[in-house]
Parts: sequence; C-alpha cells; structure tokens
Amino acid sequence: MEQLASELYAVEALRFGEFVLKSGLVSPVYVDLRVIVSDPALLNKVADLLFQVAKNAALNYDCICGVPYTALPLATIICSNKAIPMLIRRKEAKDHGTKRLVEGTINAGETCLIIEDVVTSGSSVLETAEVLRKEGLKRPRRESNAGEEWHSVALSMYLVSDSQDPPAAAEDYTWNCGKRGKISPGTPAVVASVEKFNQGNTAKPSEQNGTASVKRMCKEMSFAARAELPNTHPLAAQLFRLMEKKQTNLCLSADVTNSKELLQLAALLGPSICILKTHVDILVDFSQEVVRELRGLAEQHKFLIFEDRKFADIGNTVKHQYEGGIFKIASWSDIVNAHAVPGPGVIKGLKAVGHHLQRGCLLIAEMSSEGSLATGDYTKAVVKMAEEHSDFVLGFISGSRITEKPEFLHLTPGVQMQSGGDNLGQMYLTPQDVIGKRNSDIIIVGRGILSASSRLEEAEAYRKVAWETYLQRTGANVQT
Ligand code: 5BU
Repeated sequence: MEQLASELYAVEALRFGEFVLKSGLVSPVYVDLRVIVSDPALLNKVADLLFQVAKNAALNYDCICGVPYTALPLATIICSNKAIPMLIRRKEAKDHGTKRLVEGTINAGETCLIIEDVVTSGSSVLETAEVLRKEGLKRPRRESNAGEEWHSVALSMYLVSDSQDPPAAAEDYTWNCGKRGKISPGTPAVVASVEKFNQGNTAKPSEQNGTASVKRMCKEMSFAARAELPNTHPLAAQLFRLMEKKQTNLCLSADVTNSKELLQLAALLGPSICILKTHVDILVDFSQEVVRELRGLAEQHKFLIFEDRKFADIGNTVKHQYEGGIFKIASWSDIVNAHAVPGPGVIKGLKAVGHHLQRGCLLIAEMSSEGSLATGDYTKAVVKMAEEHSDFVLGFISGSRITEKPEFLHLTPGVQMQSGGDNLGQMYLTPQDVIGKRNSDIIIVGRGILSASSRLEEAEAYRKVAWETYLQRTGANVQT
C-alpha cells in the first residue's frame, strides 16, 4: 500500500499542500487520479486494489457501474480482467434529450457495485446510486449482513483510511490521513497539518448515523445537479435550471394592491428574480387580463408565478378554490402553497386540478411569524406528507432546510437585509443566514425591496447576496 502511495505521489496523483475541496473545506492532501491513465502499470495496480477492497469487504455483486470519466477506465479494467458485466452511468444524458442514463444491459433485480475514483462528500456516489435504483438495480450484499447502504469503492477512501477495513459505503467515508506521514514528504509539518485536518473531518462509520454526510451533500449540491435528479419534479427542475441560468435565488413578494403597479414591478424586476409571488386577493382591480399580461412577462423574463394562496380546507373545497371563482388560480399560477393541517386531502384536491397542467405545490412547514404553531412534530409530519405526494409537492415554505432530499425546494419568507421584525409579528432573517446557515434555497422578499427608493437596485442587492451565499455554500466558485 505504501509502495502504491509513493507511486501515486510520484505522478502527482497524490499531493500535499492546501486544496479547497468542493465542500469548501481546505484540505492538506489531494487525490487526483486523472493522470494515471498515462501510466498503464499504475492504472492496473489501482484497478486491482479497488477489486481487492470490494473482495475484502466480502461484497457480492452481479455487475459493476463505472462513472465517467476517471473511474471508467478503472471499472473497465476490473470488468475485463474478472469477466464481470459492466454498466456506465452517463452524467450528461439529459442534455441530449433521449439518451439513456445508464448504458449497458440492465437486469432489474441484480446487484451493482459502484466504482468511483475519489469520494469527498459522497454526493456523486449517492446520485449514481439513485439512478441505478431507479433502473431497478439493487445494492451489493455483504456476506455477513444484509447491509443498508449502497457500496462503492473509491481509492481515496482506502488510501486515506487508517483502518485495514475499507469503509463500507460512501456514507461511511472517512478522510483519515494519519498514515500519510509514512510517505514522502513526511515532514513533521505535513504530518501535523494532515492530522489536524483528520481530527476535524473524520467520521467513523460507528459514530455516524448516515444523515450527517447526506446533510452535507444536500447543501453542497448545485441547483443544476438537483435539476437532473431522477425524483425531481419537472416544474422544480425547470425552476432549478432557470435559477442557474439567471443566477438568482430571489423570489419577489409583489404585495401591491393595484394591477398596474404589479405589472410594472414584474417588468422591472423580472430579470432579477426566479419567482414572482402574488396575493391576488389584495388587488383592488383584479382581472383575468392582468394575469394574462403577468404570464406574458413571466415567459419573457423567465420567472415562475407563485400565488401565495395558502389553501387550508378539505380536498373538494380547495379544488373549487384553485380552479374556479373569480381568480381561476390554476390557469395562471405555476406554484401554489397549502397548509398541511387538513391532512393529505388538501393535496389530493389541488392535484386533481393542477397535475395535468404541470403545476406544483409547496407545503407550509414553518411560518416566519412570531408564535407560529407550525414547529417540531408538525413540521416533521409535513415533510412526511410531502414525501408521500412528491408527484405534486415541490417542496416547502420553511425557515430552514427541513429535509435532506435534494429534490425538494425550500423557500423562506421573512427576509430583510437586517434581522428584526415588523409590529404585526413578522420576523426577519438575513439572506446570509437563510441561504448560508439555514441552507434554504430561495429567499422571499417583499417590503425589503418594495419600500426601497430604487426597487431595482435593492432587488439586485438581494439577488447578489443570496446568490453569492449559495455559491459559497456549494463551493461552486472554488477549485474542486
Ligand atoms: P415581507 O414584506 O418580506 O415581510 O413579506 C413576506 C411575504 O411572505 C408576505 O406576502 C407574506 O404573506 C408571505 N409569508 C410570510 O411572510 N411568512 C410566511 O410564513 C408565509 C408567507 Br407561509
């Protein structure tokens, strides 16, 4: 093992220094296996080691899935040498329309081992596992126990693991570099920095419940990646994509009382926002013509419309409220929201109207107002309800991220540049808190923008700070 580590060091596949990982962590060691394709002997050695790691872990599997690019030659070598059927997981399939997500013959029910080159947060392994699961494949079985996790083997896991037992799964990843002092340049300073890094970033399988790493994964995932997940609702995927394209995670709460001002706002701020949120029942002059024009602006500036109607009745009543009356909300609003308090009937009623129109619903899991009763077990029950109706529920209104499922959106109201509140119970958090600390996705801002002397300048200020905080959180603007 030490010999292999030295060889990797010699070709700079293993480096020491200061490296900013995708997660934002600064690591004193870095593994980059892309270079080893130029060294066939080394490539074979690494492939063989990965095979042995799976063997030592007593894993049984029917096929192997390699993920382009770096892990692909490694998976190919193993499959060719050991006569194991191989699958390739495409990463770019959706960009080309009809291409498959997984290439090769898929025999549903078979078990599949994922081969990765380097694992940091484990997010790409989990994404691959999700794609394979969708295709009907199962996780490898361990001889000794049934095992709950998908198994993947990655060189970095093994290289940096103190233990001779490789971590069982990506979730168990441990960035434990204690042994690295044994290989050049094993100077005390390097060893010390690696050890220090270990102490802060080692998660032993026994100490970890699996959620912590998923939590990191979710907050680190880009909107673009979340758009491509197999379980992401098509409307949420459209929103994630337009957010990346326009570089905005700002929702304007357009709480004005006349239609002319609403349309002026939409035209002025349309380019800065991903969603325009309305309360059409506060307009003194609502007409279908207004929402027709609003839709035109939404198409022109590429934002979604969200009528903040907060449905909260039995299924049959919300069905009428959503479809009919004066407002005919379903005909023009992409997104609506609902309280979960009536039980799942409220979602079923809305879905009966909105599903075929490709609409979606957000469940109100928490509120920004002082003394809100939507907390604790109630919030947990809302998450469960959303999971059970994810064909229509896109995500949540909440003060922070409340589920680790990356396909769900989190929108947070009660946002201003300064924390505080109004005199009717509204409580404000800052964009940095909401996106950076509470890991929500989208800030909803009303009076913070509407009461500014230049609404455009203020909206741009909110857009920039929320977007930059998102970039920092996901590590998108640093070297990976
Ligand atoms: P503000 O002006 O930024 O305070 O407006 C917030 C908007 O978000 C307003 O339209 C509220 O109806 C809406 N809102 C909220 O403030 N808090 C909540 O918990 C929910 C909606 Br749900």
